[in-house]
Amino acid sequence: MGTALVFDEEMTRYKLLWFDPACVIETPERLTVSHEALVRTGLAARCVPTPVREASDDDILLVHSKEYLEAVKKTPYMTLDDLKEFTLNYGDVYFHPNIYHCAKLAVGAALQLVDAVMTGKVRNGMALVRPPGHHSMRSAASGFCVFNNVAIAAKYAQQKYAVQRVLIVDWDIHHGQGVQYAFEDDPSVLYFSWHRYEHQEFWPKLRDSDYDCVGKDKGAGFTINVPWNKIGMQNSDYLAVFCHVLLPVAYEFCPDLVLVCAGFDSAIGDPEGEMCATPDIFAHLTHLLMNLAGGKLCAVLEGGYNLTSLSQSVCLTVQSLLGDPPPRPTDLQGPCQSALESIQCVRSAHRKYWSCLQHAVQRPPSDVSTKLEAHGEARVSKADLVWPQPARHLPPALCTAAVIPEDLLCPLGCFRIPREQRDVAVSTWSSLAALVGRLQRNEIRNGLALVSDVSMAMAHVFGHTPKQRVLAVCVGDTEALPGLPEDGKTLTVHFSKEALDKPRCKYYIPVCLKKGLMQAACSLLLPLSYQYDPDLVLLTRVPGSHMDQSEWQQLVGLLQGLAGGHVLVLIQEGEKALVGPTASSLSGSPASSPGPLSAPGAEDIEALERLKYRLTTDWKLLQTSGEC
Ligand code: Q6P
Ligand code: ZN
Repeated sequence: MGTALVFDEEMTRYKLLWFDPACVIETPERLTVSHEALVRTGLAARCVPTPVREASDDDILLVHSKEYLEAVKKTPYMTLDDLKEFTLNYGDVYFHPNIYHCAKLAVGAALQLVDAVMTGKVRNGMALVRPPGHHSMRSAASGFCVFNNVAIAAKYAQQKYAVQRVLIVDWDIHHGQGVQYAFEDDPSVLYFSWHRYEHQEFWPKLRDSDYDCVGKDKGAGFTINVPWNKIGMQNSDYLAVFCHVLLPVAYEFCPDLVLVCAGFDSAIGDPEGEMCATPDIFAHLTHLLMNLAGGKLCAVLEGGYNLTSLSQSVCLTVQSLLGDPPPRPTDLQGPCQSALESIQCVRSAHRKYWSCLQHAVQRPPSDVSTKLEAHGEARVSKADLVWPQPARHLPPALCTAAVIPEDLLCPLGCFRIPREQRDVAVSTWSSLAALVGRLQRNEIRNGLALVSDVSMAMAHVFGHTPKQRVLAVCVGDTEALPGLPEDGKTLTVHFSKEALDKPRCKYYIPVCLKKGLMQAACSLLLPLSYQYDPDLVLLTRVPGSHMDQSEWQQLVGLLQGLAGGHVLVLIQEGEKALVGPTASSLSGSPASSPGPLSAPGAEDIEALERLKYRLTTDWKLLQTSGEC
């Protein structure tokens, strides 16, 4: 199951032909530099090259009006003066004799990508396109956009492949109002956008971009706007929004297809966004979305105007799509006050639509307090705009090693660490030690062992990792966890349906829930894990758990975003049936979807919120509200 890369040089063949300071940043180099970076890093060669095509009139009419299409059709024949005049009808956009052709290719590229993914030719992919699309509306160009590539792709997928629910994640730093308007009353398309807003002072300066614009009629709740009211947002701010807003809702929505408006003007160094999230973060954002919809994800380029940060971000996105483990996340100190206020506002505006948010704090911060900080000092100085070149990591050639009995078939894509014959018990321990050693030397990415006593096996692993930070995630009702070191060298999160001990310390976190496990995984486990930044993730499973196979696979998938992908799974013998599905997720196959039924009950969400609240003093990434 590969990754498609859709690109054609033709889309570099239009540019701004006159003086317009608003449009100078949108250059052909944006595309050439991004593509060259993919070639130089060897990523392009690992993708399935996929040609573009011209979108048909019918494709374009899925979103745009006949009149608008006919008007754009005339632009190739216009004189320079005609083009200038035509441009004046719209905001922050320019026309060129070749832009209509490129705009048809940009839409066609997105549709080719949808075709490749929906027919199963590839698992996922990215389209590098110009012009971008998310601002263009039914009858208007806007913000460098002519046709709405992603909106058309969503309608096309629904029409041609009977896709029911589409999730659109717009991580460009501008609000894709064109996408929002195309689906504002449509509950089958969930549109999520974060954007620089500054209390409506930032382009496109729309009231419609605020957190309380949630969609209309049947589509109420299916538009999610996260306004950034300050510049300088960092990795923590972006991750917090994913953990506490987007991912819980996305799992509840249960999309059949994920489309990403992949703009990289939300990265550090961009002159438009002025944010401080590093290109690395896009590897994580991509990874976190990659197991939704059975892995069907199409990323389509939107903005991004710093050529260095743009091309690095594109590479990190494609690297994740290809299944490489994301780089270790950096400086996750927790979200800033302004981000927390935005998160709190969004969660509270959506609590009546999504059961995962039903216990979000009800009172949004008062208007006065948000308005007051609006004109506060900007956080970004020139010195902050230096970021390290993303590490050129080479993932280990071997993905998954397994320690399993001889009578069990070695799952596809795994290699077996042989056990010595003499003493079954002893040989399991020595094989496990060998496996841990190989993980530490980065010879293998992840591992799987079937053991008779998970608790003893855990103690054994801790014994072999004295210098490492280990995140232990335990699933199932077990009394006997090994005596856990409480020195911060391990962080243990224990999911059980039976009531467990109260948290003994900051490093032992019992989670007792009946349902709502995906919500807990997103909004509790992920923030804790990201902030802890383990060297190794140890995931254990004992019988008597309430976590079903697809939730388990999702967990295996999500945790691979940590520790450079170094996840060791220990399964107790009674749970043999999970070996295959676990191995499959470890070797990078898309996890199965938990389905829309896993929506949590009120008590569970309430318990989860209480637990999160108690832990926020120690773990800042768990916060979902500001201190007003
Ligand atoms: C921003 C227009 C320019 C002001 C220059 C998909 C990509 C985009 C377009 C942004 C248009 N204002 N100082 O469109 O969202 O990045
Ligand atoms: Zn943008």
